[in-house]
Amino acid sequence: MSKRLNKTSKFLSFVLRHKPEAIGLNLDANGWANIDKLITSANSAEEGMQLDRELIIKVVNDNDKKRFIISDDGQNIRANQGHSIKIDLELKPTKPPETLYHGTASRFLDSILKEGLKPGKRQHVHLSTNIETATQVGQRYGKPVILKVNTLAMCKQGHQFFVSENGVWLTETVPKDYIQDYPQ
Ligand code: HQG
Repeated sequence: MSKRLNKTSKFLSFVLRHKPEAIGLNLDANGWANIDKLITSANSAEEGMQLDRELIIKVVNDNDKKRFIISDDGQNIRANQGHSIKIDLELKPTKPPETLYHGTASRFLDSILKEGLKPGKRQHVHLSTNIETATQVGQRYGKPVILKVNTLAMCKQGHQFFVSENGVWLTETVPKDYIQDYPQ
């Protein structure tokens, strides 16, 4: 991804997942922002950046993790996952595979094995279907460690799972009993 696209993707993540009010933007209850309003707000706000429709569409299409989606009528955009603000992504509970993985940093391990996985500032705990993705997620915070989560057993005990438009598995919390340290 080019530097400009990367910077735009980070900006869109910030306003569509965490702080729309930073540029005076409103999201609806399902996390959608009107694209014209997003452009006007971003172009005029101090914490904004110069955006146009072509750039936004390029970021949506070229994004390595498909972080954003444009509505069928082309008018609205939202982030597919990762929100800290409370919005309803309208995801249906879905039966997970037997196992999913969570990548984290080694310094968090003791606390996680004691308390389980918590969503922190986000709405959900994020889980990956494969070790490679989990490793990349964990690397963001330090030396990565991979945790194996016994997701089907959790599901059988009534925990709900959702899968985002871009293939990230989401659940509210993971109690410690379902977590195993996965040797590297
Ligand atoms: C850790 C990125 C101590 C947790 C990624 C993580 C993902 C605990 C950190 C998405 C804990 C929260 C989300 C406990 C959890 N004690 N630490 N009890 N429970 N943690 O960024 O999963 O590139 O909010 O392990 O790819 O790292 O932005 O969550 O290390 O999909 O699209 O607390 O963000 O996507 O960190 O990442 P985060 P995450 P994007």
